[in-house]
Amino acid sequence: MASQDLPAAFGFLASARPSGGGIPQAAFATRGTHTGVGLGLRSQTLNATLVHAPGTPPDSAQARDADTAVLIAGEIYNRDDLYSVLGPKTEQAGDAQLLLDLLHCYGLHAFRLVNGRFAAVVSTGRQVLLATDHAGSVPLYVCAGPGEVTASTEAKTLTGHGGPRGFPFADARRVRGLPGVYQVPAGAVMEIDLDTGTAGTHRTWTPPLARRIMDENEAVDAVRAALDRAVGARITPGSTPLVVLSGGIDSSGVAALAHRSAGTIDSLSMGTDVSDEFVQARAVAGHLGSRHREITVPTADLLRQLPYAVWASESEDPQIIEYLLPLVALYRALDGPARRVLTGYGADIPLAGMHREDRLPNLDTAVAYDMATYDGLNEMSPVLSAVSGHWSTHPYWDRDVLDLLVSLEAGLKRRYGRDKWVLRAAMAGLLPDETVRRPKLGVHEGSGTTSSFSLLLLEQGVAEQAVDAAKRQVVRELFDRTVVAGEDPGEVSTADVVRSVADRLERGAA
Ligand code: IOT
Ligand code: MG
Repeated sequence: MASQDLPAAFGFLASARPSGGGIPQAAFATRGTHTGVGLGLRSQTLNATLVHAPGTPPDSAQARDADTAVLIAGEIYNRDDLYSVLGPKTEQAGDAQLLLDLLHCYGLHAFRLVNGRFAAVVSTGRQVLLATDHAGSVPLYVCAGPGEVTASTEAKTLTGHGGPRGFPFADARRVRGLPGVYQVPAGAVMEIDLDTGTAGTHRTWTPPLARRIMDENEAVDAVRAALDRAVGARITPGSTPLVVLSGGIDSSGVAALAHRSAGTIDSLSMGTDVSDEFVQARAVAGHLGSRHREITVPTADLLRQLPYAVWASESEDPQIIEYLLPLVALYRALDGPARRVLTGYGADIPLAGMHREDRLPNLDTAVAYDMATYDGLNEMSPVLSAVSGHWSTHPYWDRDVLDLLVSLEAGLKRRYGRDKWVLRAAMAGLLPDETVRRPKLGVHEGSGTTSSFSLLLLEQGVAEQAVDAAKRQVVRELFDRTVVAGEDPGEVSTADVVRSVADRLERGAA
């Protein structure tokens, strides 16, 4: 079977009505070809624009029968398991068809079975179902009133459809600045009645709260096996994946497993004029024999890309934006044809890797806190790489890997004075010793983003103790301009926004 390397669709804007209506159109941050879809069903009509990679037909992102239609942006990783419950007669036709078959079998509980990176909309009878993966890794937004439900993978595309026409959704987060627009929670199906515009929310996943005790070998083997499966499921047979490689244990582990699975990989490291970890990444690339590339982005350019980071992620959290900025810069510097990119993003969350901390209670507090607060931060949004046409995916947030890593007792995460011990032990033998041992800087530290952003504010006269508040305001203003007002991020100047925030703070203080 000829397999395509990219998902059939990266995103969509879809509108369901009792009947009629045109194809909804909008400007997406996701780069790609737009294909209009009009699906007239027995009891409603679903119209949509699918955004997909040029040259990759979006056919398998949609499926229908007389009464039900399914659209999916993204991809499913446990297809074989899912086909196995559907029986031998099921044709292996693509992810939307697979979801349609599962819906016939399980109803909306189908989404409890899926391990994937996706957002989906289902029109069935007089209902609309909106589903996210366990991590909400493909953001999904909705705006609904009696007789119309509009859903999109980018909030900015719903500006024209907004206005509080329907009832508020108690279970979903409102999007500030876009009245009537809500974000579908992570790991959930919203079930919306098309006639009334009212919704019920069903959770399909929740982070494990209990912790498992395993002996060292068992834990190490389980982590290695789960991660190996997750990486393998993210690689298309016959094509070469690109791993964004910082040289830390997280991305190096992904690179090693991807190399074993695909036979060969490309790797890419980014640094700035302020700092880089090229030597460490090169050691891994050399060890694996990957085709390796380095990109240097001047810090000034990095900060100029802040509007892109906010526009792409639609996140208002300044700290998350600092983490994402170097990645957005890296993806934007990655020219050429669309790539499938694997990252080490997210490993630090279930393993408390950012908390260099010996006390187990504090370690588990960090894990519990981060697992209770990730929803809506959009740090794994595919739009971050899709602004330059690439598809990214994060094996550490595979549903099975995450379930395992979160649930390990804290003493397996920090052991013998090592952070992320269980992961390091699982990767020993696949990587140079030095890589397995070395604690790495965070992406924001490694690239100097945090300090450069702070410096920019300090230079404009912001007081040291006001820097965090100023960052929050800068990000908020960038959100208002690029997401709410729809300004082109290329036309928004970080320096101007920083200056106006600094002026405002100074006037407020005077
Ligand atoms: P970090 O772990 O440094 O980077 C995430 C991934 O981005 C890496 O695994 C790697 O694949 C890629 N990457 C980072 N730096 C480079 C580089 N210089 N060149 C090429 N690729 C690179 C923040 C962080 O420090 O990322 N992310 C944490 C924590 C998120 C916190 N969120 C939350 N609490 N909700 C993480 O877990 O990844
Ligand atoms: Mg990391």
